[in-house]
Amino acid sequence: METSSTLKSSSSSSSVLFDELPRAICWRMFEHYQWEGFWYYPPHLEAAMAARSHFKARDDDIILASCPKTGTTWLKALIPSIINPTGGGEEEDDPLVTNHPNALMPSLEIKIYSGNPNPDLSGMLSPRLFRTHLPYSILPETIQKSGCKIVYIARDPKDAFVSLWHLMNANAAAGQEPHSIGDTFDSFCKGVHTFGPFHDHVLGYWNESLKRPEKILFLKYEEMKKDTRGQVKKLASYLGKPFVNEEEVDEILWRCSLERLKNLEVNKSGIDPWDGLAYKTYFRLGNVGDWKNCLTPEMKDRLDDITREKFQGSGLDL
Ligand code: PAP
Repeated sequence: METSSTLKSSSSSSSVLFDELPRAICWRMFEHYQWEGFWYYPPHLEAAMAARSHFKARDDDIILASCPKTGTTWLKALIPSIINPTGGGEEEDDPLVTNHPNALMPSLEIKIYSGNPNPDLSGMLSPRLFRTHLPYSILPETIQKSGCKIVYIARDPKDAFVSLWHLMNANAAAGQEPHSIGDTFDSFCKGVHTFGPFHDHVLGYWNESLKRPEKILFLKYEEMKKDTRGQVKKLASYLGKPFVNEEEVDEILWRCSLERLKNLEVNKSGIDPWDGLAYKTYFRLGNVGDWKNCLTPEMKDRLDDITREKFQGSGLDL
């Protein structure tokens, strides 16, 4: 087995030795490395480097991008449902009935380039749907330069952190001590978490979406919750698949609702073979403001101050 000191990028154009990179331990046991300003779990970093060297975007690819726990799974369900509508078909015609949303939009760094630096993707039918947690600056150049579209989802960092904390505890090994909220919050605030710093991740896509709104649709979880119908219509129009009537919208909203997905058998048990997380732990409360149940007033102020400082002058508010 390779150790961290021998691990290096498998891409031909980069020969970064991991032990030359800043290193930190996240969530008590996971070694992370900082590369070009962001923190990665080693297998994701290898895959990110490989994707950057080898991924060739097609003009009609659709890339879903996000920092973890911002509502990605909702979009993993919505985007395939909009692109390949079942047309009011039977329940069993809906791919969501037999697939966890993760399988409908495979991850570049967690699945496609994981353990295989140059997979053959030429056989995939267009439009290809991919997801990624990689920051904008790290995306393969052909994603940035081709005509492919990016949908980005952002969320109040307080709720994203709380969602992440619950996820890590829900997936802890039997008998393992729960992660204390204090330590993990401190690490999150310092930006040391998988694909973090959170604020830099969001800003990278936000700034690019201002320059090229046709390239990046920037969505907020809170707006999706408040005006689901309006935001999903906006998404469908952006993807070039506007709804023809309100019944179509109703159907997609129901098919992709948290209540329905949570209760589908396929999402109730099993473990994602690529990230090792229990399928059911992708679906929790889906509330805006759940941080109020977990963070102290001091924690809230600390993270709000960071958000205010980081987003100052950007026009972004979360
Ligand atoms: P990921 O980054 O690992 O893919 P992601 O889907 O972004 O996770 O985040 C999970 C959050 O989205 C959970 O939020 P919570 O912990 O605050 O509850 C989850 O409940 C929420 N979520 C998942 N599916 C949906 C959905 N269909 N509608 C609304 N929220 C959802």
